[in-house]
Amino acid sequence: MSATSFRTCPLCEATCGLEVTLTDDGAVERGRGDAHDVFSHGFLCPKGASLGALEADPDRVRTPLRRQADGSLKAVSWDDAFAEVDARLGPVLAEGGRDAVGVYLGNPTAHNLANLLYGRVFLRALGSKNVFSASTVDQMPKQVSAALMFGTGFSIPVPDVDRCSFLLMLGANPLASNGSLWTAPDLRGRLRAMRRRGGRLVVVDPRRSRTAQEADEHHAVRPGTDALLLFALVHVLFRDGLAVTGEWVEGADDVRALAEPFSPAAVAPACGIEAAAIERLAQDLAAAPAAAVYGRIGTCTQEFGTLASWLVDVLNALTGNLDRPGGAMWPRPAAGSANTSGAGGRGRGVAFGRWSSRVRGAPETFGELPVACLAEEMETPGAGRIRALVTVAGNPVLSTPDGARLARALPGLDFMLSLDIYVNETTRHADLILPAPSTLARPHYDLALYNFAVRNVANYTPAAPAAADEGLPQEWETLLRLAGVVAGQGPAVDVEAFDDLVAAELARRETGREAGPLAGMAVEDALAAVAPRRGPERLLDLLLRAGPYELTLADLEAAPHGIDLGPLEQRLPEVLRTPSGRIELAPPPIAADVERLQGALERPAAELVLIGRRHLRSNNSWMHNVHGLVRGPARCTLHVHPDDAGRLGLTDGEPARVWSDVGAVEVPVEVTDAIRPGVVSIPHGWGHDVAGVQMDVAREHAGVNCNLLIGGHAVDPLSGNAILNGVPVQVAPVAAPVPA
Ligand SMILES: Nc1nc2c(c(=O)[nH]1)N[C@H]1C(S)=C(S)[C@@H](COP(=O)(O)OP(=O)(O)OC[C@H]3O[C@@H](n4cnc5c(=O)[nH]c(N)nc54)[C@H](O)[C@@H]3O)O[C@H]1N2
Ligand SMILES: Nc1nc2c(c(=O)[nH]1)N[C@H]1C(S)=C(S)[C@@H](COP(=O)(O)OP(=O)(O)OC[C@H]3O[C@@H](n4cnc5c(=O)[nH]c(N)nc54)[C@H](O)[C@@H]3O)O[C@H]1N2
Ligand code: SF4
Ligand SMILES: [Mo]
Repeated sequence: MSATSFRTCPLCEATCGLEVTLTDDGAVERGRGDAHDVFSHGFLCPKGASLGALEADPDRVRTPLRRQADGSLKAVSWDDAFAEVDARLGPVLAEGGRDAVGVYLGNPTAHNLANLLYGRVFLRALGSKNVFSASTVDQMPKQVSAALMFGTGFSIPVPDVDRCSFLLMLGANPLASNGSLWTAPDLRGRLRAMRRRGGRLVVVDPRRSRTAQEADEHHAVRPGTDALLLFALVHVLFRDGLAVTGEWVEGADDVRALAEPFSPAAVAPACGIEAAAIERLAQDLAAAPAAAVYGRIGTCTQEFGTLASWLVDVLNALTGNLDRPGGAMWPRPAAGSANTSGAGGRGRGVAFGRWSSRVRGAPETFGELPVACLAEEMETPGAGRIRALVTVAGNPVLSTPDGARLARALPGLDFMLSLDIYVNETTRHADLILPAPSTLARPHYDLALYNFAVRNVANYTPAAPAAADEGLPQEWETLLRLAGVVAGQGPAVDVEAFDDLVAAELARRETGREAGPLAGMAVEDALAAVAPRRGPERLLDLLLRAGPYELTLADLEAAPHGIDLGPLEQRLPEVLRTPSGRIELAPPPIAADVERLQGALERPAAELVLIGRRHLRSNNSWMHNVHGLVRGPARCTLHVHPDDAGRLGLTDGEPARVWSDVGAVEVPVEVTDAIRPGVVSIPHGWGHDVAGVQMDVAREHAGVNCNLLIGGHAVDPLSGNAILNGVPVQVAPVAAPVPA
């Protein structure tokens, strides 16, 4: 006997539908694309096809692991594990206060219903200001700009790719990444369809990426200069009378003044793109019937991340493409979105810098501090030092700046707890590791990613029955138990009672809104409607009922291939949550940062800078233990342009030494004219050959940790985001070993 279930792939942001056939004991017999999925129509990438291999990986942690006196990890019971947490965190909290416990949340928490809904319960119970996440090595600049312009951090317009006729894409490579802050299964197919319709794709990237190869036009910009380029486009729109200001836009005149110094001629030398090409790009963008500008990781993880992120949407607005079908539009998610709740059209906006990091005074954004500050907060003595750390689904030693410093700081903690499914480069330092159940054994709904979907879609996946008996508690139960422990309830937390409180609080919030489907309903009635559900399903059911389509979880259960809620629709002004009820085109904090950008116009460029890249068969740091994904030629190589290789004496296939002011690595050279001269590239998430890591396949394909080269001292000031691209480095051949 075997059972088929339809699931949403939780690995990247594309939310593809999978058809998974499970044997009686829960093993994956077959996994393929779900041809009937309303969004992905059968599309699948090699990672989704490897879900079964991930499930079956013998290295995956399946029981709590506790560090022994001799340094080894030993399996312990869950009760013993929570007793340990209580015994070790208790004194840290008692002596050091709430901030003495730091938390790092990794990327998979955004793909995980349990973490999305119960992570915040744990954080609230903990009450620490020292909260960090992968967001500050990723999209924080975009959240900051969206919040200041439109009122919430997730009010990020996405290219309406299926109706678009001109797409200007900067610092993104969806043919490898499958899209980010832009949820669209099979972006390659959608981009090809756009071009078949006569649409144009223009890619701005220091590398001729796979996406750039398929584009009509590619501009190999110098890393870190996107904000200059985008400002020049804005400059031309105003200069040539092409700028339009929609009904809801405030501050266009301020933007015009700010753009004044950034003429195409002024920015061309810094960007490495000719002024004439910039002029033409601005004119093409303005002339296109429906166009969108889109920027992603390359525009965020750099020196001017917030300015670049802001300018992307300034251009969308000034070309009349914001909220236009085929332009850049706001999805209307079915559940849990801050820009669908309440009366709409106006809101409280956001406040940043409500507190600052202790050592360097970096401001908070959305309740978190820049992860580039994490090591110094653990190392620097004094009141408020982080003495214990909880990591949830993260690998900051490989994914955040100056990984070597972080790895040195972790053993100095009084206690480190990791919720993770592997003993990796970070969790190998933990005193206790608590695993999560297999992705098949848990319910799934993309609460976060539907904020960025190119169609309005709702697709719920129940836990697969055959897989549910792996014996591991659901991660939401673990998070609630941890919340109880840090709230001082001791290790024997009544999870059911705590969960009732969580559900009641959510019901109170949703029924207490000034408008919306549940507004004014009695809390008991709202809870009765979702009984006897528990855990994330109950909360999701409440959020769906409170959402704009008034769906219920039962509706979604009846639609295993998802519910298509239609193409994106115009949402102005109801989408706005700014205090003014307008689109703030020139938010004062952003305007104040423009002067810093002006300094970059005159600055001499470094001779050689480092950038990253992604590969389709990889996923940050944690899919390298799947043989089918890592086999073949080594992926963690140094891309070097032939001119640089010649100048530096580097040979294809031979190792090179790469160093910066913070560290050095040795990595094989791959000479390719796909990269701009003066730029080299190493992908992140590698460097698995370290003692204590329990990932046998990954160790065979270890690669190096590029974040050993990247310092954490400077960050994008408005967002606290790390600067991972455009880092000055030097490269030389590794001298051949002297024969003995
Ligand atoms: N296969 C795969 N898919 C993934 C992931 C993965 O690791 N592997 N990770 C997932 C995650 S967490 C994310 S956030 C997304 C990211 O998704 P994307 O943003 O599409 O990320 P990348 O594929 O790294 O593409 C970024 C591009 O930016 C370019 N770049 C670097 N510096 C600059 C610069 O200064 N300016 C410009 N214009 N370009 C620059 C790089 O050359 C690269 O081609 O991908 C997700 N999907
Ligand atoms: N130089 C450079 N650095 C980068 C980037 C770059 O482009 N260049 N990209 C950055 C980006 S965009 C991101 S998002 C970060 C990612 O940074 P992180 O989030 O720190 O790292 P990941 O590699 O995603 O690690 C995810 C961890 O979660 C675990 N895990 C997977 N599923 C689950 C689960 O369901 N529950 C639990 N508890 N654990 C789980 C995995 O085993 C793995 O250890 O890296 C960033 N770092
Ligand atoms: S594109 Fe992303 S969501 Fe789709 S199968 Fe691949 S990893 Fe899964
Ligand atoms: Mo990311």
